[in-house]
Amino acid sequence: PREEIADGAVLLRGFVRPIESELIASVRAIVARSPFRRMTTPGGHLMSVAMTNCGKRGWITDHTGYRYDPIDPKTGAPWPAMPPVLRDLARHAAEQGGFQDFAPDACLVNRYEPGTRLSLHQDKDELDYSAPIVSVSLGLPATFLFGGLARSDKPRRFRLVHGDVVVWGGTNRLAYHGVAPLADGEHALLGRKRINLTFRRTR
Ligand code: MD5
Ligand code: FE
Repeated sequence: PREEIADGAVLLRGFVRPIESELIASVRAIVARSPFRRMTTPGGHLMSVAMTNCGKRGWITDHTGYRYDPIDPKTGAPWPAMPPVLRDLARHAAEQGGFQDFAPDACLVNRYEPGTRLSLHQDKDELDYSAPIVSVSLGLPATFLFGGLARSDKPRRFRLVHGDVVVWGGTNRLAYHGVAPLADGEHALLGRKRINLTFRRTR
């Protein structure tokens, strides 16, 4: 099932259900080397989402700004390599969304717990907006807020559940978006958590 939710944005419901165990094992292996941590925005706010990364570069924020960096500032070591199962799933999902040869060099891993939210923002720290962003939802369901190209556009709400994948490309690559505070619940595989993987081509 392939739903075009906006121009260039395709929702693939249940796309990663067949490989859910491999994905969860990959996340555990990443987190064992580069743990989840809450980062501080340049404005001095502690983010509610806890993050880590895998791949050649990872997205970080601190008091100096947002950027992609090959080194995890928490460990001083490179981010864990992107496991082939993650790289391949991102490529196959992008193909379903109409983007051939997507080769992500970064995967940001977001952890939401009940009450965690992500306020409206654009993803614009990448150098080339022609590549899509592929987003994978695992664990508890979330209400995704999908706005327009102006911050003032009223966001539409989408429920994203375990196994769903969204390919964000085309004109909506730069749309404002966020996640409403996570509702409490219990997921059979992940407990009281939502994990989101976002695959990016940063340069
Ligand atoms: C999440 N994460 O559910 C979302 C999934 C982030 C973030 O937003 O920056 O870590 S990625 C959703 C996304 C990416 C790029 C464009 C658009 C949405 N969009 O046009 O709506 O944790
Ligand atoms: Fe984002």
